[in-house]
Parts: sequence; C-alpha cells; structure tokens
Amino acid sequence: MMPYEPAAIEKRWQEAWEKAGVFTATRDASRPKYYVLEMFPYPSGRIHMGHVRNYTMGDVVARYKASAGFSVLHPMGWDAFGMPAENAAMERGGHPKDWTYGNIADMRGQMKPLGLSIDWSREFATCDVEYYGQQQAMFIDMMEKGLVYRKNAVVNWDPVDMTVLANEQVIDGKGWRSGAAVERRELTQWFFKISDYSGELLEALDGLKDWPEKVRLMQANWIGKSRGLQFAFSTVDAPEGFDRLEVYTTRPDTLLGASFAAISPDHPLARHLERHDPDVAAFVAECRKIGTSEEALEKAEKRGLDSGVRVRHPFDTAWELPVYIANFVLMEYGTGAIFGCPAHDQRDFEFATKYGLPIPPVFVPEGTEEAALSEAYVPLKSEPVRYVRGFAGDEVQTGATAVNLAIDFCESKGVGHGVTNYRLRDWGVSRQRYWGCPIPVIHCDTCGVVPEAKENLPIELPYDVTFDIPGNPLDRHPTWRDCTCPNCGAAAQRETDTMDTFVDSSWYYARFTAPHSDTPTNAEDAGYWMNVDQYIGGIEHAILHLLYSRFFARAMHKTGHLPASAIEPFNALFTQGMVTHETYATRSADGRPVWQMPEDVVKHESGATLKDGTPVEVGPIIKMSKSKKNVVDPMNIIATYGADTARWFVMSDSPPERDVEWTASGAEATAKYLGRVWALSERIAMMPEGTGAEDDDLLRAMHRAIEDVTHAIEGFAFNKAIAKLYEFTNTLLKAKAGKAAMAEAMRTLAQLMSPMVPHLAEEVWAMQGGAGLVAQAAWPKALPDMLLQDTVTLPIQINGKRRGEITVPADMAASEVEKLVLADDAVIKFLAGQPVKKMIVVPGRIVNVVI
Ligand code: ANZ
Ligand code: ZN
Repeated sequence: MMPYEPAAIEKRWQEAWEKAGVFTATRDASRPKYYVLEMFPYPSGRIHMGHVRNYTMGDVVARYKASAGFSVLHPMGWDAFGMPAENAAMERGGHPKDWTYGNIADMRGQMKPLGLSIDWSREFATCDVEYYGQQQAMFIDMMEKGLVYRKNAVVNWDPVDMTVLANEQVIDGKGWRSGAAVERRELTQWFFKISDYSGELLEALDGLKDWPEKVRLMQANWIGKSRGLQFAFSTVDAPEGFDRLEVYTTRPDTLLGASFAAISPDHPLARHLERHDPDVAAFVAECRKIGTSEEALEKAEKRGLDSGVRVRHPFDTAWELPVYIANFVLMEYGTGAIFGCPAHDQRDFEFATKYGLPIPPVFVPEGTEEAALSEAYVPLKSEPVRYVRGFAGDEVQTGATAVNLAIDFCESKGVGHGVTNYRLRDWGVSRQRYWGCPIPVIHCDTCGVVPEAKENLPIELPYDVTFDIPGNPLDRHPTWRDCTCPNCGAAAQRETDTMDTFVDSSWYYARFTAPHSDTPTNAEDAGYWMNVDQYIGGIEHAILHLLYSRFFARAMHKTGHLPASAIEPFNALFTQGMVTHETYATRSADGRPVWQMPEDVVKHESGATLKDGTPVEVGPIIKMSKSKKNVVDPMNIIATYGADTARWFVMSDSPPERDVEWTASGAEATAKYLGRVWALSERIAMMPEGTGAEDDDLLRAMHRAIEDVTHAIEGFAFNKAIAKLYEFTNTLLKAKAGKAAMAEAMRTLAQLMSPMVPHLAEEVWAMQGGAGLVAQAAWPKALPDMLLQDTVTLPIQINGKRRGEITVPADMAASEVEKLVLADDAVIKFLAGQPVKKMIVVPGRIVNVVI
C-alpha cells in the first residue's frame, strides 16, 4: 500500500483542473448562475491563516454550487493601491509598482497550492491601468450626473513632513512618521454625494435578509438618522449679515434649559470674527491643531471662547444667551451651530461648569424635585420624566413624546421646522498620494476645473517618480501635470490628487463580471452574473466598504453601468470568525514578555520551552497577529501536511462565524484522519470483485450522510458537515459489505468531502472508478425512502383489551402518536363516536386508550 502523499497528489490534481478548465466561469443561459466572492486581499506579500479560512469557505460554497448544477463565478483579484506600497518605497527604496506586483506574484504563488476553484482568467489588480482607467471613466460619468463635487475640507497636515495624513496616520494627535503635532488645513477636495442616498441606503437595509443583523445595525448607526428641529436665533451685537443664527437640535423639548449657544470654529461667523479679532484668530488657530477625526475631537478637551455675540431666546426675547466658539461643534453636521443644554447633555454640562454658565434642569426623574446636578441627567428617550421647564404637553411624559410635541409646538409658533438629519457625510475621495487612481480632471485658467475627455483616458500614473522627499510625487513631477484643456485646447494642468482606495474596492465585484471589457462593465455579463449571491469577508469591513459598495452600485446604475436589479450588489453576506492561537512568551532581563513563534516552542507534559530549554509562558488564545508572533504560516502547514489538511482544519472545529483555534495537535489529527480515508480507499480498491453482499445499513448511512452534509453546507454549517463526514467515515471503516457497495459508498464520501478537501477527493474518486473529475460530477441526491427512520409497532389497548396496532417512526413524539391513533381506521370503528377520556402512550411499548 502507498502512503498518503499530499504534496504529489495536490499538484497533480491542480494541473488536471487547470487543463480541463474546470473553473472557467461561462455565461450559460440554460443553467442558474451562482456568484460567490470573498473580499479580495491587499497584496501585503504573504497569505495568512485568516486568508486560508476566508478563501476555503468561499471555495466550499463555489465547489458545492458547481456540483449542484450552477454556473459558478468565483474570481480573485487584488486591492492593490494604497499607502503601504509608498511607505515601503520610502523606507526601503524601490518603486510602489514593483513592490506591489512583486507581492501579488508571491501571494498568487502561495494561494495556488490551496487548490481553490478560482477562475484565474478573470484576475486583476486595482492598480492595473486597465482597471483604474475604467474607474476614471466612471468618475467622469458620475460628475455628469451630479454625483461628484468639489469643496473645501479640512485635512490633517503634518508640518514637518509637509504632507497630508489620513486619520489612521494620526496617532495621539501626532504624525505617525514625524511625531510632529498635526494641524488642520483646508484644501479643495473631491466628494461623492453619498448623502443623496442616506435615506435609501438606510431603508434598503431592511431588505437585506441574508445579511447579519449586526452588520445591518452597524450600517444604520453609521447613517445615523435623527429627527429634530432647525430654527434661527436672532442675534444681538453681531456683525452685519449675521442677524440670524441657525441651529439644529434633536432635543427641542429642552429649549427652556438652554444656557448658551455655540458655533464651530469653521462657522462663517467665526471666520468673520477671526479676521477682525486677534483673540478669536488665536483661539481658532488653536482649534485647528486638533486632527479632523471625530475621535480626535471626542478626546480633545472641550474648550470655547465667548464671541461677544449674543442671541435672543425664541420664547422670551428679553432672555439673551452668549454665543461661544467651541472646539466640539463640527461644521459638517447640522448647521454647525447649537444651543447648549447643560442639564441634559454631558458635554454641555462640562462646558457650562468650566465657563460658569447656568445649568437649569428641564426635567427630573418622576417623583423627585428639582435639585442641583453633579452631572447631566440623560435618561433614555423612552423613559417618562417630569418636566419642570417643559412647554408642550403634560408634565409627566417620555422624552420621545416631548420632542415630537415640541417640534409641533415650535412649528405652530413659527419657530423653525422639523427636519430629518443624517450623520452620514459626503465621501471625501481626494488623497494627496501617488499610489492611487489619478482623478481625471484638468485645471484650465480659462475653463476652470473640467473633466478630462474620455478618449484621453486612461490617465496613467508616471513611473519616474521619487520618494526621497515627503509630499505627493505627482506634484513635483517635471511634466506629468502638463496637458491641454479638453474644452479650449489651451495648456492646462492635471489634478494631482488620487482617489481614496475605498473607491477601488467599491466596484471590483461588478468588474469581475467582465474584467477585460473596454467599458467599466458590460450589460450582458453584468445582467447574467450580478448580484453576488454570497459575499464572504471580515466584520472589519461591515461599515465603510459595504456602505461605499452599496452607494457605488446605485451610482453605477445611475450612470448606466449596472442594471436596476443590482443596486444592492450583495444578496447574502457572511462574516467569518478569525483564526486564533495560543501566545508564547519568554521574559527579558527586566521582566517584559518577549513573544515567541509557535514553531519555536516545544510542548512537554510539564509545560512549554524553547528548543534550548528556556521556559516559555503559555498565554491566552487570541487572533493570530504578527505583533504577538502567534502566527502559523500556511505555507509551512502546506509543506508539512498538504493543503487539504489546512483546508479541513480551518473548517472543522467551530462554526464559520466564530473563531477557530489553530493547534499543532489538531492539524496532526486532521492529517491522520485524511490518511485513514486514503488507506480505506486503497483497501476497498484492492478488494476482489464480486465478493460480499449488499449492506442495507451502509446504504442507509450513505443517504443519511448525503442528506445531512448537503443541508449543513447549504446552511453555512461547515463544521457540522465535517462532523457528519467523520461519522460516515467511521461507518465505512466498520462496514463489511461487498466491493461494489463499498466502492459506491466511498465514491459518495469523496464527493461529499470534495468541497473541503478537493485533492484527496479526486484521488479517492479515481481509485474507486469514478468517471471524470469529482469536481465536475453531479452532487449526489439522497433517496427519500432511504431516509425513513426505524419504525416500531405499538399495540393499541382500549379499556384494557387489545383492539389493534399502529406502526410509527421510533422517535415519534407521543402527541403525534396520539393523533395517528385517533385517525386509525380500526380505532375509529371500535369507538363508534364514543369520546376518549384518556390516552397514554408508552413510547416504544404500548398505547392505552380509556373510553
Ligand atoms: C440641544 C440639546 C439638548 C442637544 C440636549 C442634545 C441634548 P444627534 O442626535 O447625533 O443627531 N449638535 C447639533 N449639531 C452639532 C454639530 N454641528 N456639532 C456638534 N454637536 C452638534 O445629535 C444632535 C445633537 O447634537 C443636537 O441636539 C445638538 O445638541 C448637537 F439635552 O441640541 B442638541
Ligand atoms: Zn480650457
């Protein structure tokens, strides 16, 4: 007998699949289609176990659906633009393009041995000119439809590196490379009008029944619908042109608890005052030093400056409130101005305390009296409270009721109007970076900012750039910016901003349907393949990537690149759990942990050590990460055990939505099991022909396995499918049937295992005389007759005498048996209409009826 040798087997079958073109997706009107997609990877250079789990899940679905008769699309590509490539160029020299394509080649080389059923002919990277040129064409189409616009917006500016930083490059208010305090700067930038779709993106979440509830909730919160009141204060001592101050509030019921008004440092009034008042100028400059992220603003100390302007309370013109310029008011939300109610907003409370402003409560807990507060009182809006400074409705009511009444009341008094606001901001896509898709617009002295003519696309990134000085290399390229205006033909300059890399990943799923089309998509292919039937990826993309993709699908519909049926591009979403591992550490001389790689650790009965005997502390089981060194390299696992072991293991121990712990012993056990399947197959192959009998139990077990594994895979319960396969393997190991029956059962096992361990499955299939490739064989069907459970025959006694019997499934519930007894012909005849007083079913034994 030959041992199980995955290295040889796996390569051979991968070549066979490739030769037969098994995974080439073809539009086939005679078959239903199935599009399964895993979130495409960033080409960092190495695949990790998280990738293995993610892609194996998609592969199980893709292979299963193909066997079940679907025309399957299962593509792979690379999310290839972005800062790490530029950082690598800055730190180690070299070119972002070379670095990226080198990494792609490496990762493709690591992925192929996994034996994924991918249509590699559709592969592309978002940094391919062929791809981003089409993205530029769409940008121009979107400009035409009014989905793109330019405005000033603040960015994080690193004054030492003289460069714009992304929010994630600002760490504790400092530039990640220079360590310099980051400032806010205003630049003219490009925006996508995602806010046009806020309501629709929110409402359509309800229809995404096959998305995790958690993801829908996260999206809803991000879109952040709120209903409130917008109204104008009239001002006192304000500069000309500022006689009204518009504010937005979600708590108009607290208007009588107002103690100040506040405006953003970027509010037009603040801007105006800044020009005439050095104190304001100094304060506003201070505020701009905080980064632009909400998080940075959240963390910063709340500070304000009295502007000297005052406003009149809308319900009492003698009551004046000071207007502060405050660092916590955002220009981009509502109207950029608020009124503060310190009694019921913690931020306002801190502010009022700091600046000695009054804190009048509007409501108190039911059954209590008004008293001084030590912090803001912020009950749930659904909780009834007693209003002491209310102005609409009953004294005791919930906040929610009071807000609605307050809006109605204010409207009736001509104080503002009810408005719906969304937290979702327009999507700023400008990046002052080289390694991204150039924004296809041109700056002309005469015509202004105009889109590039489509026939001049793609606007290719120049290769001859340097990264020795900070800033955007496109800005300092000697000639790249020079162009002619497509409008007037005069000399003009290209835009040097590139697009946020989230743009690249917002439509790649559509491009996969026609990856080499000379338009962004192609109507027939998009019509046939869209939507993605099953999308699989990490929960970390639950908000931005999925929201941007949903917006893009709508924008692509509006610009004629996707059908209306594809505006929700992902029918079903699955968010997989992570691969975890124990952590190992030795101690440094001063007692700090020094993380150790699992491959360097030896486990003994008494504990763990390094190979030289140094004791190792075994720490908690956490997500594999480079920083804690608790990583296992998939390439090492494949080299040692083969891809099938890696694939089986990551699917086996936990439900796919949960984390799975990688253990060396688990991998070992998986490899052993697969070896046993191999040996069993060999043994059956060597059985003499025509010996032994049929085996009814084996046949039943086989159909049961077909039924259960199919169900489990359909329900994304891959771990359950695997548990059933272990069970069926054990049945086969013990079975004593003849060769024909054994071979049939073994072929079925191979088919059922094939989505998980496709190489071993092909081998077994071939050994057992299966025709063609198991990857192309039709999925087996369970025969309903073979699934009937064991039955029992129960005697029926009526008033102590045997009057008949009934045959039912052995595990049938007593209540079900009772129904069958009452419907039994012999019983009906005997009862002749007399009512039954009592019935006792003794499971497996007897039924007693009393009349
Ligand atoms: C008065 C008030 C009283 C408020 C109170 C809250 C509690 P959501 O619910 O998230 O939409 N606000 C409005 N515009 C703002 C801006 N540009 N920057 C910072 N804060 C702003 O938040 C709406 C509430 O956030 C508004 O309701 C306003 O404060 C504040 F007891 O008005 B409120
Ligand atoms: Zn021009």
